[in-house]
Amino acid sequence: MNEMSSRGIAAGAAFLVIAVAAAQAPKSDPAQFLNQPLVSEVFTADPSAHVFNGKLYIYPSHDIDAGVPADDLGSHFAMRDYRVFSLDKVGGKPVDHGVALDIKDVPWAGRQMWAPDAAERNGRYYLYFPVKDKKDVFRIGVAIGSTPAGPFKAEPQPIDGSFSIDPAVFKDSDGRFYMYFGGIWGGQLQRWAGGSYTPKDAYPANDRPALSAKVARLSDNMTSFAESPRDVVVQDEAGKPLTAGDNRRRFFEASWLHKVKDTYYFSYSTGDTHFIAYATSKSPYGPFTYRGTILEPVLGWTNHHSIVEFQGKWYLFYHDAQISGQTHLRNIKVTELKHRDDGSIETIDAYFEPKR
Ligand code: FUB
Repeated sequence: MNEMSSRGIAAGAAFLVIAVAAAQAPKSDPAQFLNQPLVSEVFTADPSAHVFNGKLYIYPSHDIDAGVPADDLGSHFAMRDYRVFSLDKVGGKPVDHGVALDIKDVPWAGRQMWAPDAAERNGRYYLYFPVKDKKDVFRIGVAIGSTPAGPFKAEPQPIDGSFSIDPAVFKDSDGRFYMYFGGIWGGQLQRWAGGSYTPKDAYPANDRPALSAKVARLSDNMTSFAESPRDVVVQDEAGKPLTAGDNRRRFFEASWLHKVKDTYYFSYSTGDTHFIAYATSKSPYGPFTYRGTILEPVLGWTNHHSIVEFQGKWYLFYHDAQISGQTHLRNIKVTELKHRDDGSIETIDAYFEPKR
C-alpha cells in the first residue's frame, strides 16, 4: 500500500486487491460524499460531457457485472454498450436516451467498451469509443448519428492509426478538432512504444520520461486522423518531462482538454495514485506544464472526469463507486469547478473518508 491507503478502497493497490477490499467494504453513507449519483438505475462511469443545442449531453461508460474475474488489466471492466444521458440544467434529473451503440453492431469489436467521447460537426454527431478488437488489442472506433443522443452507426473499421483507450475530442476556437487518447497498464499504451503493437509491456525506467498521452488532429470527415499521433508531454516547472517513477503526477489515462481564454488545460488521471491532475500550455499540442490536482481520489480505484462550461459556469463530471462499493460498478456525478484568476484550478475533495 502506498501513502494513499488511508482513503480506504481508493488506495494505490492492484485492481484485484481493490476488488476484494470493495467486496468487504461497508455500505457507503451518502454523507461521506460531496455529491450524489446522477444516475442510479444503471451503473455509469467515465462521463464525457458536452453542450449540444443548449443542453448538456453525457457520454459515459455503461458498467455491468459481467462476472469476469478482476485482474491488473481491468478485465472485469467488460462493458458491452453505451447509453447517452442529457440534462437541461445542472441539478435536474438526467434523461436516459437508452442504448446508443451496442458492441454487437461494431463489426471489428471483441470485448470491453471503455470510456467514450463525442463531438458535433456540421450537424452530424460522432461517438468515439475504445474497444478491444478480435485480437484483444484496444483500438478507437467512431460511430455516426444525426442527433446527440444517437443511435450511432459504427464505421466498419477502427480509426486508422488509432490505439489504446480513452479518446477525448476537443474543438478549438478555430474550428479544428483534436483527439487526445491513451492509457497505460490495461490501456496498452506501453505496448506501442516502438510505433506498432507488441503484446509485451515496455515501460520506461523510473528516472526516464513517463509514457505520454497522444494527440492527433482529426480530418474534416471526423473519422480519420489528419496527422500521426504526437506525444502530449507533461513537464515540471523547469521544463523537464515528468518521469515514469513520478506516479503522483505522471499521465496514466483519462485525457481531457478544455480551454479558458488562450490557455489549454490538459487533465488526466494518475491511475495508481488516483488523482485527476492538470497541466497547462499555450498550444493544443503542449508541452503542458504540470499545475496540480483537480480532484482528490474518490471511492473506487479509477478516477475519470470531464470538464465543460454550461450556462456560465464550469463543471467537473466524474464518477465514484458510492452505490455499489465495487470498483467496476460506478456512478457518475457532477460538481462545480472553479478557475482562479491566476489560471490555477481549485482542488476538489469529493469523498470524506470514514472515521476509523
Ligand atoms: O471504464 C474503463 C476504464 O476505467 C476507463 O477507460 C479508464 O479511464 C478507467 O476509468
